[in-house]
Amino acid sequence: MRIFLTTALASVLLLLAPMQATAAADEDGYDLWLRYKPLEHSAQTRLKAQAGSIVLTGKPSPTTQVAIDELQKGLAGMLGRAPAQAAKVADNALVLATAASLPELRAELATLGDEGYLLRRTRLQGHNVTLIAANSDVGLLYGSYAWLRAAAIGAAPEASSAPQLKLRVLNHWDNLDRHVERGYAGQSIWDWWALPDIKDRRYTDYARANASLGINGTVLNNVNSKPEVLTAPYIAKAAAVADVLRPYGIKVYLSARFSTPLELRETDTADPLSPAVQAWWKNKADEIYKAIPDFGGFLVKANSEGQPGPQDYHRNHADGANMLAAAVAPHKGIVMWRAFVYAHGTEKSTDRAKQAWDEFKPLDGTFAPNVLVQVKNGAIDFQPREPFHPLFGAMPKTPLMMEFQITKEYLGFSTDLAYLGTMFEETLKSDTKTAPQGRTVTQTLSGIAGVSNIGSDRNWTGSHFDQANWYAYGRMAWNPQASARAVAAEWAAQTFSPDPRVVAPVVEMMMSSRETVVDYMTPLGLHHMMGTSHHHGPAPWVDNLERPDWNPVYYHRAGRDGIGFDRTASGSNALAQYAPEIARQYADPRTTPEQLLLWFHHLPWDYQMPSGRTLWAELLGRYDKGVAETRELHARWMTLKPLIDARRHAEVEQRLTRQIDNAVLWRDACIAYFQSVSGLPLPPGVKAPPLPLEKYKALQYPYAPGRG
Ligand code: GCW
Repeated sequence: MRIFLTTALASVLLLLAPMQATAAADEDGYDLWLRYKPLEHSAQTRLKAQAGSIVLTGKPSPTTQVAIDELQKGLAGMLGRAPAQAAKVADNALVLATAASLPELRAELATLGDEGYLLRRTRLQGHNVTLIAANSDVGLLYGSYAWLRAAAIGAAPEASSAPQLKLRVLNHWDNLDRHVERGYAGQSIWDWWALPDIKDRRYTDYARANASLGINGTVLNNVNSKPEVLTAPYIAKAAAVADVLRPYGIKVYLSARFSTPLELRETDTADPLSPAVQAWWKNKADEIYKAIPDFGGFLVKANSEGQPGPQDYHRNHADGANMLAAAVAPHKGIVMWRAFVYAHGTEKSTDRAKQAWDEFKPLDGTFAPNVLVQVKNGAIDFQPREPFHPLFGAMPKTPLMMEFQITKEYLGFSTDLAYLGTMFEETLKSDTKTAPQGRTVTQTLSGIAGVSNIGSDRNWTGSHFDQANWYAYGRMAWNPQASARAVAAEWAAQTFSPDPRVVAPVVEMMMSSRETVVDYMTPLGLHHMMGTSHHHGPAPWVDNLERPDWNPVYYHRAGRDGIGFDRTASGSNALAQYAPEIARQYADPRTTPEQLLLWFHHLPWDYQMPSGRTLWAELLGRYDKGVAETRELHARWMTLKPLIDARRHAEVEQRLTRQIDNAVLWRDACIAYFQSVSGLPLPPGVKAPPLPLEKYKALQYPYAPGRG
């Protein structure tokens, strides 16, 4: 009987098999882009011929072991069986070799630096092999990931690659109580309480994922830092994390609170010129390096949003940064000093957008060599769209770092789909015009930081599509010239399926998604119109906060006469902080890119847009376009249902549905508000918001995640 049932069941399943061929098993997203699913038969045959065995020619190390483990894991997944590690080179071996064992490649490898790699089919010791070669073990690890990536998506691996920026770090805004500031994916992955004894398996998978992208540093704690993080128990906890990350080529850094010695009552001031304070930091650095010999250094937010800093003692940013730099210099550590400042004298200032440049530009050339100034991509604060920060290209004597925000504080959190690859690309490729032949933002950089969107959620980032932003950040940190589209395609192929019927529509969804969010939140260069403090939902009407530059009305300046912030010479003249060519071009609204129009200009409602519409009609049109596009995103995703596992499909679908509601709310509330100030009628065809403005103003968002 039992045999009969089993056989009957088997034949039913066999009958069903062709219909089910594309309905993949449920996935929860934990594996990120490192899924290593079985390849099609022909691809398996091709791959088997390239990796019959795995051979390491040099000395084994924890890092080469990680590379070999990952190759075996990847190949086991894709082929059903992992090739064994062998001692001798044989035909079809996959060989990991450093420059020392490859004299004939030494010259070529010399161009690839410490972290680069080359990948090729070649003859070695009389055998046809697949070669992964590098100057260092971590280069071999990066090469292994690159080779696996190509295998997983059926692409030819790049022949060679080396990162342009040496410093490619994540910034966790994670507090010691595990609350993540602007985190939308659960708690912090760092369980500080359980550390150092209990090291979650996630730390290793975090390291794998980051190493697969080439991220080589991580700042474990929030820039709004606490003194405790630099006490002995927390140093031991950070050391335990560093031990896990080290074989993956990832260094640990900490955010330091400038007043730490004073707050711990170990000095009676935090003045950077006080010898006692200087000695305290030197001793502290020595203590940290004893526990973490390859500690990266400090990240500091000073004199910004209430954080302490050198200006509290009438010293400048360079005085503060250089004091910390001197403490870590003997250990080859660095200081990443943030330029996100708007604390000092803002009340008198005409424009918050000017503050960082005003404070930092005069200090160019005064920072110690191991200080990098970390500059947000735009001059306000991670808005859905900002022009590039005028400091890029303006401090030629100071190494600068880019700070992008991966967590989508202003782009729909982990609910709305907004692929940030296009935003990264837009900023990195912007021409600062600070050199006669042009100089892109990328060319002004010495490093790059991304504010992490990682949390304790099973899928790491809260939504499946937000994994793409972590991925894109890492890939573009490695290669700032990479195209956002190519990166999206790579990600989609690894994360969902290499099937072109999946990749093409997913890439299309991703590529337009950020512009869609811009359209339904802050079109045409508008910015900073979100709900107070939690930043959820629209609130363009807010005008009652203590500081003028916390209020949305300060930024959009909408009134009967028009809308927008005049940053030309007739206004705040923030434009003068840019290179003359840009300042000239953007001085005229006719030659200002439409997407930045209201960032730089205050224009009348009847201003004629290139489309032939008035500014008022254009603004309304953008809001409607944003809403229509969220509906299209949803519809497009629904066509993919047969091709994506049910669980992830449903999880994405729920968010896209909610995104439509978010977009509608932004549209209705903003139109209701702007109409109340413009006093203009809605043109024919534009639907009136269903509720009176007061109802939108009354909306509350209690317990919204990610609060500061
Ligand atoms: O965008 C703002 C955030 C704050 C954050 C700050 C910063 C860490 O709302 O939460 O604080 O930027 O970058 O320092």
